[in-house]
Amino acid sequence: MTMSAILLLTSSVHAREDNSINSQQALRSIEQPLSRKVIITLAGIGLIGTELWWFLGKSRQVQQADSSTEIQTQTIIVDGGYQPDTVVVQAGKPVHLRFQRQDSNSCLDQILLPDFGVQLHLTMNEITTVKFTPTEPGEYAFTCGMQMFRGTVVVQ
Ligand SMILES: [Cu+2]
Repeated sequence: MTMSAILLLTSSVHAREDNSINSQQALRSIEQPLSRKVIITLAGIGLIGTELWWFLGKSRQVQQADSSTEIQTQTIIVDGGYQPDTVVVQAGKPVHLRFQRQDSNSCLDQILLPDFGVQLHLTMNEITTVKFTPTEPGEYAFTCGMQMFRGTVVVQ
């Protein structure tokens, strides 16, 4: 995402240059002014920083699913992300994740849990239950439809 954003920035600069020169000069490489290079570099660094914060810096909210009954259940509030965004469950027992959508952002109208073949629509102001039974310990990602918001199921 960051690389493509930088490429986009640079290619739009090239496109503008191409329009202003005639075809005989088209293959000559154009030296960019230093200020422009600096701006593009800083923009790239800013994007990388934002992305690092988004994926690593935001503190995880970890919750152990209730496993006192036959089915391990956890309610997850969907509102600008997932709360909690990390759910710990035990292997070999059915899991019900109850996604309660409170955010009308269309970005969040789908929930994906690809490792368990889950792709469900989340209805606004309702609870949608994702059901699966993990057999192997590990970490499994759940995300919105565009994989911008993400959470993790930790299977022990
Ligand atoms: Cu999304």
